[in-house]
Amino acid sequence: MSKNPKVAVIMGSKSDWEIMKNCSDTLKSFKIDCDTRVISAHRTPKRLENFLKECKRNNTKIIIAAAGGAAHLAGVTAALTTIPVLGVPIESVLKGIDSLLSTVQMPAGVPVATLAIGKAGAINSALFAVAILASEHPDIAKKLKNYRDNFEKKVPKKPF
Ligand code: RP5
Repeated sequence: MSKNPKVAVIMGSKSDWEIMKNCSDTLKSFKIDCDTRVISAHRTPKRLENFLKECKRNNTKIIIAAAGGAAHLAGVTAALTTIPVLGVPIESVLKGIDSLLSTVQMPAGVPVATLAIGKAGAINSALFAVAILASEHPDIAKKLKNYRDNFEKKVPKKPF
């Protein structure tokens, strides 16, 4: 088993980075290798194909795919690989409802695990990846437990 499991983070546009940086930063805080790229299902389909060949070669464990609007990136990626795909809908002119529905409404047989729209989804996609990897990597499991313990401590007991 690899000491450093590989997670790939792809997004439909450079403009998605402002949100997806939160995903990348969260993965980095767990010291998880993260290959981050701009790949669009519509604008760069050949790039997507080549990227998936690379993922196969380097044993990528999880792909996080973010896109806005007609957000087909996660679904098309899931159709082309059996690596688990987590989808992050990016806020759009329709407030991300379009991105959410495009990402979540997959036909049975080609699953995409869809997170929330925007920053919360970006962070949770990383934490979900961490949780998947934790089952095979005790060091990651320990870090996740610490993260959750600290997370709880940050919530005030009173609202005033
Ligand atoms: C999608 O269209 C991208 O994922 C992005 O969220 C949205 C807008 O892209 P740009 O026009 O900013 O490149 O494909």
